Amino acid sequence: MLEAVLWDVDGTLAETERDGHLRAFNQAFAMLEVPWRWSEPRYGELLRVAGGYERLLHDMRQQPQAPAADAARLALATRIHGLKNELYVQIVGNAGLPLRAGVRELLDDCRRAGLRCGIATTTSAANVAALLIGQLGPDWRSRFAVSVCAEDAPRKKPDPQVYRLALERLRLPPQAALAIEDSPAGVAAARAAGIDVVVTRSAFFAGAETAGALAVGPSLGTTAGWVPAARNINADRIDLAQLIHWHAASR
Ligand code: XBP
Ligand code: MG
Repeated sequence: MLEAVLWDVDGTLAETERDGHLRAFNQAFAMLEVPWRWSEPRYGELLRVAGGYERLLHDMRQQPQAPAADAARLALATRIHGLKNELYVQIVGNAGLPLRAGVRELLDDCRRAGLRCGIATTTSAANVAALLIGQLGPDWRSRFAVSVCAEDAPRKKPDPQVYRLALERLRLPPQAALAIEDSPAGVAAARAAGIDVVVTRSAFFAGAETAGALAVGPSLGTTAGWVPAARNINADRIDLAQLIHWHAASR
């Protein structure tokens, strides 16, 4: 029986990669007079590396304009990433970045049904709070029984640490939970923890590999385009009854 829905954050709750982190990284590069910028296609490639700091270091290893010495590179990456996060909080704060379609409604379904929700993300607790205070109000935490972020689970997705910790804190076996994800690394992390996954495709992962997912679709805000097909194609969104159906069908 489904007892908890575990939410990924970036790309799933909101288009935070394209509209938040990428913008903030480029603003940080400019403010620190770093001589390169990231295009959307380049950021799309870099998203294969989970974790903003790790992504930055990965890119710097290939950047001819990055400092050659390891210590200087690490120091610059730390400064850029710190500033990126300050800028990100400014961008998403004050409701600057909307939730994706169907997310709020599905969270409301869960609350009405008394089904617990959790957060399982590779980003920081401060970044999550900035996004969700703006979108769900100051008592946003009351909607989530657990919130597991980068500080709690330093081994980033596809490592299952974040999902295992969420299950542990919920005191649930993996079969009682369902993850909602957008990225291949997120799917791999949830599956490695034994959790079934529904994929809502985000801007950067529109055509990405989703093997192992229970269901894959373009958005929680529509029943069109899902594989397997949504049960009630006349509904205007993926609701909790649909999640329960997919979850039960996988047992
Ligand atoms: C996606 C990530 C994060 C963000 C950037 O997290 O990989 O690293 O890109 O955030 P999610 P940080 O699990 O929510 O999809 O700079 O804080 O790492
Ligand atoms: Mg994600």
